[in-house]
Amino acid sequence: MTGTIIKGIAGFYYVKTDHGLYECRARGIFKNEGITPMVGDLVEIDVIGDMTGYINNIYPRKNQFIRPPISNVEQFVIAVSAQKPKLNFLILDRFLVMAEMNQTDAVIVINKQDVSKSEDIDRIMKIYDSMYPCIVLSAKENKGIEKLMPYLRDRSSALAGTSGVGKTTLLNRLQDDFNEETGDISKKTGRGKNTTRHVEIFELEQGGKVFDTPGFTSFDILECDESMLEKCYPEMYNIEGNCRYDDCRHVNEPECMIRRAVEKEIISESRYKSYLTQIKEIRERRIY
Ligand SMILES: Nc1nc2c(ncn2[C@@H]2O[C@H](COP(=O)(O)OP(=O)(O)OP(=O)(O)O)[C@@H](O)[C@H]2O)c(=O)[nH]1
Ligand SMILES: [Mg+2]
Ligand SMILES: [Zn+2]
Repeated sequence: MTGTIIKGIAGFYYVKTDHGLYECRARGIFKNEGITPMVGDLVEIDVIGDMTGYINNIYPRKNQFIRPPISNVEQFVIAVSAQKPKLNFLILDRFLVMAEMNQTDAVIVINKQDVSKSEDIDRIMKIYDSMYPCIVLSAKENKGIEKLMPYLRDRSSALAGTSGVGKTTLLNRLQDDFNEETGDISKKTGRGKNTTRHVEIFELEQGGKVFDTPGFTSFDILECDESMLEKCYPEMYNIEGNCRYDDCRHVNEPECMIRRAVEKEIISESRYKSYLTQIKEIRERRIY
């Protein structure tokens, strides 16, 4: 029987099939080969008892991510809030680079409209709206959710973003029968409390799957070289060929058209700063 792993906890994998949800373990062969089943995997199972079984085959993944640990994702819905917690532009840009590197689509959800100043939202829109769909909403007040629904139809989307931005609150608004635990923001640090601990896939009645994921802020080493990084910044794409040097990395080379575009505010300073940070990290190959 085939199915999709929708959740994995402590060595058990929950496989959704046409005949119900099976609690499965993975065959020893996977461990021997260093393969760990992931949420999102399409698998083949042997049924051994009452709604239990063993995973005996993992079908080839279209893509896979280490953090969050998921596979077969077609789109990232990157959730941010302008306030509570305040938006970290570098982290947003890291998520976008992760999506670009893996050729997955990205949609930006700007949540918590109810507690955000319109100028803060406008600032985010001004930077990103021409490159990625940006949807402003308030999950808590149930406003604007309908703008997101068409993007989720008939595809697999992963909610991503730092803890406390409201990913699970948003998930709960997508359908009446979704009711997952949400958590407060810490009064002391202003950050979320890592309420969601496991990845889980939810199926939409309209068609489509949504992965809820634990918020995180640390990323794995960027598996990207310097020349690939600029391809992950769409606004650089059309300009970079005009720099004086073919291998210009737009850091401090003379006659760099990217730096000129930043001066002219054609490319946003905040995006360029993220790019420089990431170039530096690639050069140092630091773990962050
Ligand atoms: N004011 C306001 N608060 C919101 C909104 N959406 C979510 N929240 C609040 O933000 C807090 C965190 O929400 P969660 O949904 O648990 O956040 P999360 O992104 O799932 O966090 P993790 O699971 O820790 O990654 C809760 O107190 C929510 O009530 C919103 O639109 N407006
Ligand atoms: Mg959550
Ligand atoms: Zn350049």
